[in-house]
Amino acid sequence: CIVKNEPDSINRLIAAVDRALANGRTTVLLVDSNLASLHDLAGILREQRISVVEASRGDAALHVIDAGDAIDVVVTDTNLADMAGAVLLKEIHDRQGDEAMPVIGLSDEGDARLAARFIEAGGADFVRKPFLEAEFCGRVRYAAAMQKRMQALRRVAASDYLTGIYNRRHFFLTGPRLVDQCLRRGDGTSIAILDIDHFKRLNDTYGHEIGDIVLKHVARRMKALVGEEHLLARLGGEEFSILFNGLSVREAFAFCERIRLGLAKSKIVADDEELTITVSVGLATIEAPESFDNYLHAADQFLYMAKHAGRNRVMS
Ligand code: GH3
Ligand code: MG
Ligand code: MG
Ligand code: MG
Repeated sequence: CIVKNEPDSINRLIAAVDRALANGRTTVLLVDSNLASLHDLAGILREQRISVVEASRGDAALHVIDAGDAIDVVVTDTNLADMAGAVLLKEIHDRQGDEAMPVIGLSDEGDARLAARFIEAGGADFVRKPFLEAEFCGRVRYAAAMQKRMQALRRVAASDYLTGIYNRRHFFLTGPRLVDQCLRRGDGTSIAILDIDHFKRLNDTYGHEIGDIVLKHVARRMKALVGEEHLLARLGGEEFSILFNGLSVREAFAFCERIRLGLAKSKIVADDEELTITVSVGLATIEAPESFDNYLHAADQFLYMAKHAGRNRVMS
């Protein structure tokens, strides 16, 4: 059996994105208060097998965006019944920041400065009516492809290369926001650091490739238990962290015990070897706002105690 050290999960992710780009549908949110024009534009895009969500007002468009529907591109007339297209653009950027989808402006007004102002305000592109259908559709497609690639890059930037779960960077970027949310809800929460016991010995005995298989196994098992509810990341080496989304200490402790016992029981088959591992976990409670580093430091101290008390245990 040959063990290959391939970052399978990332390659699978990239392949999935390429497939989505190749045959996935593009969805456009089309906003125009002139109903005849809305109808025509929707028809042009649908003829190109682009999915269209229609809105005749800015507030209706924002409603669609707030509902979290998957929209790749927004195409908006600059002169809507309830707001200027540039205002809709600003509202979208306020809501979504750097992750906002591209917004293409449309206008039948002669003033060339409209286009300049729209682009200046962060618009991705601008098309003046009347237009060539092929050019309009081409611009929409290009914007959608860029958006899909940006999303793919964001996912790759947030993923751990070896295991495919979130990486340290993502954990530190989004963790503080999750703590804020928990504390504002009046929930305390907890943070766990999990470290594989005697992992250096395992590497030394079986080799680094087998070590990598073990890391992937641990990540997969943890992900299966943690799901999307809590924030799980590989902090580095053989260390993982879970930021719980508002569990009581007792619940978080029970959760960590479940992970620890599950991992201790599972047999890891790698290169004709059958291995078992154990993990130690430090669990700290978060009850008041402090620096994110402090929470991790507290969890790390409990981890240190768990190691010194003999490993294969959760300490809080
Ligand atoms: P303890 O029970 O005290 O945690 O002991 P340990 O051996 O697990 O801890 P130590 O920090 O001494 O060793 C961690 C090892 O993890 C050392 C390093 O070679 C290994 N390691 C770090 N990153 C990777 C990786 O990406 N792949 C593999 N295979 N090994 C790694
Ligand atoms: Mg370690
Ligand atoms: Mg160590
Ligand atoms: Mg270790």
